[in-house]
Amino acid sequence: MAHLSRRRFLKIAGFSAGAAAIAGGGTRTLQAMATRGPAGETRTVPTSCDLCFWKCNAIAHVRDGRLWKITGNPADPLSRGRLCPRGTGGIGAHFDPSRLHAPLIRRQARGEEVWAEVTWDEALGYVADRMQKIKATYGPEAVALFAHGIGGAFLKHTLKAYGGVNIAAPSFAQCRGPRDVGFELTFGEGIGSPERTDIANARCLVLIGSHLGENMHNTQVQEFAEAIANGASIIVADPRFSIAASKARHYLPVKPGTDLALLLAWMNVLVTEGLYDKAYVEQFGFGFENFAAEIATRTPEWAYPETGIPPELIRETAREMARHRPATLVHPGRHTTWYGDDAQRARAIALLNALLGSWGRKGGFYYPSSMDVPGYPYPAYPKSERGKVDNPEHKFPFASEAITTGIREATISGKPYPIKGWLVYATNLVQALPAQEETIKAIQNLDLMVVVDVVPSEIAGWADVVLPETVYLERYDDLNVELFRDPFVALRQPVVPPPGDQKPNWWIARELAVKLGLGAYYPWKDIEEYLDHRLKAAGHSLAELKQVGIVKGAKPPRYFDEGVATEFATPSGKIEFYSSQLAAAGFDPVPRYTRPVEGPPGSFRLLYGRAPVHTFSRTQTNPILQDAMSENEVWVNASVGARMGLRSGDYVTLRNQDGVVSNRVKARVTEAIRPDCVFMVHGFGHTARGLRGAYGRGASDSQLITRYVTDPLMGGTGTNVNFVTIEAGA
Ligand SMILES: Nc1nc2c(c(=O)[nH]1)N[C@H]1C(S)=C(S)[C@@H](COP(=O)(O)OP(=O)(O)OC[C@H]3O[C@@H](n4cnc5c(=O)[nH]c(N)nc54)[C@H](O)[C@@H]3O)O[C@H]1N2
Ligand SMILES: Nc1nc2c(c(=O)[nH]1)N[C@H]1C(S)=C(S)[C@@H](COP(=O)(O)OP(=O)(O)OC[C@H]3O[C@@H](n4cnc5c(=O)[nH]c(N)nc54)[C@H](O)[C@@H]3O)O[C@H]1N2
Ligand code: SF4
Ligand SMILES: [Mo]
Repeated sequence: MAHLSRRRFLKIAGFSAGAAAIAGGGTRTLQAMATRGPAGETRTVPTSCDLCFWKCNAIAHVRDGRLWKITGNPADPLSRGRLCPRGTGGIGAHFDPSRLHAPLIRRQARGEEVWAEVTWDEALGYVADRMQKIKATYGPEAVALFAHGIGGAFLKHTLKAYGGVNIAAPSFAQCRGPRDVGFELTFGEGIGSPERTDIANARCLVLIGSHLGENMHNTQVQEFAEAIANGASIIVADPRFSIAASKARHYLPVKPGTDLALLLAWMNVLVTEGLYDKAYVEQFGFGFENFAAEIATRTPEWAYPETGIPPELIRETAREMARHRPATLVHPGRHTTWYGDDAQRARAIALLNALLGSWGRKGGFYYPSSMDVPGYPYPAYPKSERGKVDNPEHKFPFASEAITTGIREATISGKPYPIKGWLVYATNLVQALPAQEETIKAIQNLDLMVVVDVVPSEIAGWADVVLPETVYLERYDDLNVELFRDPFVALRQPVVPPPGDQKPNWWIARELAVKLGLGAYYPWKDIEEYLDHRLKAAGHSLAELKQVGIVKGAKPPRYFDEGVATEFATPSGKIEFYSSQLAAAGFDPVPRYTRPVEGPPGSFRLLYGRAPVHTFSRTQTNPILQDAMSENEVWVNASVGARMGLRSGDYVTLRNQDGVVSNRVKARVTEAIRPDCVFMVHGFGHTARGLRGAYGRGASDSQLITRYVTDPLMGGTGTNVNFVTIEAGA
């Protein structure tokens, strides 16, 4: 035991993590977590994890009436019986000492974080009253909803019943939007979440900045481990030597922002050397000749000065991909809002996969399916004449979902029509959207700002009304009917009661609807009745799901050679090597590279990503995860460190191109990052005072992201375009 580091101990010791956290300066809540008598009655409750949006199915263990631990549900194809480190620490969400306990109404200026506790009746009465006033003056479309995750389902229903149309999540314009659009333009279908990537069966896996292992999406990481164990060839392009890079046969330390040049050069090699899947391309491809002509000059020698990757390495890796095709998967990425030309980069990734014949093939992209679970039969929603505000006149012609930052823009400008109310559910818009000043400016234009959260987050700090939600271990959510490799329906159900006056989202949404006079849209009396109705319509029941947590459907065909129809929902009905719809809209029909804009001399490009034990800005107060990682570091190349006399562990501050200075943050001086950039984990540097143990710890990438470049195809906000200088001696 003496030789086990504390962190390693935490990993192995399961529940003891709680006890260990106390030694690290814990609170009374933590003590309550750790004190328990001799083992008594233990019961288990199947439910699903909400520490991120992968929604792994889990088994919660309750000992002597107290939440004890949470493990993977062995029947679940997402978790395969194992949770990731965040999911394992999920019980900390229940014990979080920062939790909101009662509804709050603001008493001072917005952003001052001064409220009075009120009853639910008062809080929801206030919200309904303001919503009715906004409707009378500006129309119901003037209330927008930002909601991230399955918990937002019922609030969406209430807002639509009220007449609202403006609903968005950061998962599109700040995350996977460009990727899905790039693939839709090429194959007629997006990638979805969970991704339809057949990593487990890949013989060659190419990761372009997808930092699996730090990006902890459970099934993908498990499949990645499986692919490695099976001897798959891994190729990683990343300016930083990521965990994934450490598993790679070929690591390409690509210059940030030049991936499109690398992709074009790889395709150039496949075409000029005749290594691509000719039969596949002939049968399914459209516009190949135009495409081939366009990339003819994009040789590895051309790409070398752009990317910094030697031509021989580009050739060798292209040949490696061809050797294993069609079981070569060029991962489409997920958080792809990088430089503003992201949908075109994603399209190039799609085209590279098309050349390798991996779409619809084993080891490439499978066809997902879902179970048939009908929705609840509700009355029709009122129709809006005005349309949505986020993408006026289809400025972004290929946006396939609503754009958060478009709603923000409309809230600032009042165009195409004013937005006067924001309902915000489980999305910390201050951290998640670029240019915090714009978010705050928009909020100042509102007549009503409501935040449903579990802790007093930054966005809650700007609310007029804060509504405290139960955490996932204390509530039901809507059914999870996922499009996945194996179709299933899964249940999240309460494991323990909430510690205070928190309420679940379905209750909040239903009560609000009743107060708005929209009770007819909630014909069910409580969610159990709703869930049972839906499950019965699918031949199951709530009683059954409460027992087992997840029910699987029949095994569907997943690949073309298993009988999946070879149909592509593109204008040509084929895989579009040349895109006429892009050409018609004035965009490059075949992706073209433009050199990324450089920063001021002496500055470093700011890159950011994930740590295995945290999710975005939402887990830093979870006592178990906080104990595993309580602050972030900034990765700085060793040569820069030497020049500045910096050592790992020294505190520095970062100053961005617009003069914004970060909190102090520890330097990690390392060879594992290029000298032209720095890297930090997103989600730290909290500025909300009620976030215990997280307030002021580490630095916030969001604060330094004052600039962004908008993707002209789909409105995504490219945020890898900020630069910082490092100031020592903080
Ligand atoms: N600077 C920067 N910005 C980014 C990213 C980045 O890496 N850097 N990543 C982008 C990506 S990929 C994504 S997907 C988005 C994510 O963006 P968001 O989904 O907005 O993520 P968070 O910032 O974690 O905000 C989640 C909020 O939900 C609250 N919450 C947690 N659990 C519950 C619950 O059970 N109920 C309720 N009601 N609230 C809850 C948390 O307290 C927190 O306030 O951010 C994007 N924006
Ligand atoms: N533990 C954990 N796992 C998560 C999440 C979490 O919050 N916590 N969030 C989930 C979500 S919603 C998302 S969207 C994903 C995000 O995770 P991913 O989609 O895997 O990665 P990104 O956030 O886009 O990018 C981060 C990586 O890209 C590299 N990078 C930066 N710039 C460039 C560049 O110009 N070129 C190349 N080739 N690489 C570059 C960075 O060095 C870093 O390794 O993670 C998911 N998984
Ligand atoms: S990937 Fe981890 S945090 Fe996300 S749902 Fe699964 S176990 Fe929970
Ligand atoms: Mo994301």
